[in-house]
Amino acid sequence: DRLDKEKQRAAAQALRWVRDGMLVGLGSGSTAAYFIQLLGQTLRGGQLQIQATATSLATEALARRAGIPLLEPRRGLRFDLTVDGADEIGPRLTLIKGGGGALLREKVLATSSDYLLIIADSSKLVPQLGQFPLPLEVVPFALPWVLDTVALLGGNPKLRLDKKKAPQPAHSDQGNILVDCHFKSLPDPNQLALQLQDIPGIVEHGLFLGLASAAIVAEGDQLLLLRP
Ligand code: DER
Repeated sequence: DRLDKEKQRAAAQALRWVRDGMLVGLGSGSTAAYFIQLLGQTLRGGQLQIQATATSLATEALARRAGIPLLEPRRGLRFDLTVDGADEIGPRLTLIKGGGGALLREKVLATSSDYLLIIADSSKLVPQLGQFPLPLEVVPFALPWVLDTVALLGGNPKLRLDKKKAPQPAHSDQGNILVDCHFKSLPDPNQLALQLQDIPGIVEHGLFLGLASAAIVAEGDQLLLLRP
């Protein structure tokens, strides 16, 4: 459909940022999946050599099938480029991510990359963050208190259910619980991020602020290149 074509076009454009010899962070989600497929084809064509690390077990499996050489996490490992999707792209390339549950490893790689390139279809561009429920990764023990505290901050937190084993809660690759927080509006993402970071038991939140270097957004047959 239209959005799928946009995802594919944004993913194809992102290939132009990949240079021979790069260390590349591989994002998670359906748009990143298109990028990984295309990157694998490019490598098989012999045009360039890169090494990569994945932001989720699902992405790792895709990358292996695509024949992309993978690097295990190690001290001093920095990525020249990470390519990843987003659930919302707001002002100054502030992002909400985590719709796919990979927010922790995504943020680890995003902060260990010299360049974070976001690829997205046009539905992700928003005038203000917060229509998409904000994902949190929470340590199971802390869950009740985290839910209470997030509610006090004005959020309406809901446990994410496992797609296959509902009504069991969904778990991240780390085995933590995923919570989606609906806020009426998010006028001050920076303040909310600081408040969330102070709540013990929240391992990661889906506000990616000041991390994206650029975003390629496909809109119909247009490609927008956005910078912060
Ligand atoms: O979970 C994530 O952060 C993914 O990148 C997600 O936000 C993008 O998913 P999509 O590319 O399937 O829309």
